Amino acid sequence: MGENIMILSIVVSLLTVTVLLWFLRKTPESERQEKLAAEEKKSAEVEAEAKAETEVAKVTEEKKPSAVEVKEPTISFADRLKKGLSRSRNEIWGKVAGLFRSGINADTLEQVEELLYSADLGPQMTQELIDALEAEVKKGEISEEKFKEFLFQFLNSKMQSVQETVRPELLKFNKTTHQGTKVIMIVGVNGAGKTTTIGKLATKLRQDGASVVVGACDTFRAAAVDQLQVWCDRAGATMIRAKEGANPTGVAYDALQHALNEKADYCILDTAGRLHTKENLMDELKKTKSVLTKLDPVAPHETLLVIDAITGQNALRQADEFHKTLTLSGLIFTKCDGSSKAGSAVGIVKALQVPIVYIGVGESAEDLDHFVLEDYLKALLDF
Ligand SMILES: Nc1nc2c(ncn2[C@@H]2O[C@H](COP(=O)(O)OP(=O)(O)O)[C@@H](O)[C@H]2O)c(=O)[nH]1
Ligand SMILES: [Mg+2]
Repeated sequence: MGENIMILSIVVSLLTVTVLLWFLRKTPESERQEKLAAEEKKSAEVEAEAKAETEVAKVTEEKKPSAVEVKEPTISFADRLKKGLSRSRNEIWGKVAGLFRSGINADTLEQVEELLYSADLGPQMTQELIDALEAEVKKGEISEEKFKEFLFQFLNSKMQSVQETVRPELLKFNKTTHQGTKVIMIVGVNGAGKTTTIGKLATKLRQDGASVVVGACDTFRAAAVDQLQVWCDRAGATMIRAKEGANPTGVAYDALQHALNEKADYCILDTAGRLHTKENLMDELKKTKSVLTKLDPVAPHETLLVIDAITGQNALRQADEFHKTLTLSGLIFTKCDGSSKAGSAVGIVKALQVPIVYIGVGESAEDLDHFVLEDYLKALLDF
């Protein structure tokens, strides 16, 4: 009898434990739920971090941007481009073409090759160009005009297919077709011309009738934020700023949040080219880019790298690094007026397969415009 009770109680305990284990077991569903909860917690933490920043960030200009004064530029952009590219033309391309004036022989061909190397097209493209040129010379006499034509065709063929991928809505605001807030993240090393370009771009878009919110995410120097504020005030763009040293990612989050609340047509983010912390710049930019997706899963719509033409050959290495981390959608070539290295643009476009969307040829608002390949090559080669 006692034995029976003992066996019974053992059976009951075993059953209880089995039932308990059955309830506690992890089903795929419960695992999925747990994973979801963990993801949500992480996402909330990121937002909280960004929000903490947004408390620091303050909107200096709450009012809706008023219409901008449209000042007709006295010089057309085509002329500005031509003037801007004069150094490249005179110091490199014009000199090369000039060598064809008195006929071409082995000696002049060598001089041509030397000059082409200094044009910063990149070693691979320079070699391709030289090979193509040698083949052309074998066919017969080349006049200066014929050489220019050959050069135009060569450079055009290298860039054209990539340039055709530029989305028109990036270049011109169209009120009837525009949808939502387009986020443009501007990146580049310190001094490349990001802030100036954003000032010019904001002015341009405002002149087209768009509403623009600018996020001053480069918190490295207060003076740089003030420099952007001047541009924004002039353009009639709203600027979101934080105090010096604030977390750049937080400012980006705040700026986009504000732009979405205001239903702004564009949100342009001026990012850092250097950081206060020892953190890696690329990691910070990557974090900034990904935090934007919390507010809009497809943001940023454009990630544009600003490249200073003076950088020459290093520009390709730089662009490559940014592209690997951030998957660039376009390039903006600045300071083409101050350098003979404007030709390096061709090599970068070809190597990265990323188009140039804008070109800067000076410091005023009118010195930025769409990059039109044909115009650029004509100005460079003096057609
Ligand atoms: N000549 C010339 N100067 C430029 C151009 N774009 C920018 N700059 C100047 O380059 C300097 C650095 O520009 P900034 O926008 O502050 O660079 P950031 O550090 O990338 O934001 C400033 O003195 C600008 O006025 C350009 O297209 N042409
Ligand atoms: Mg700046």
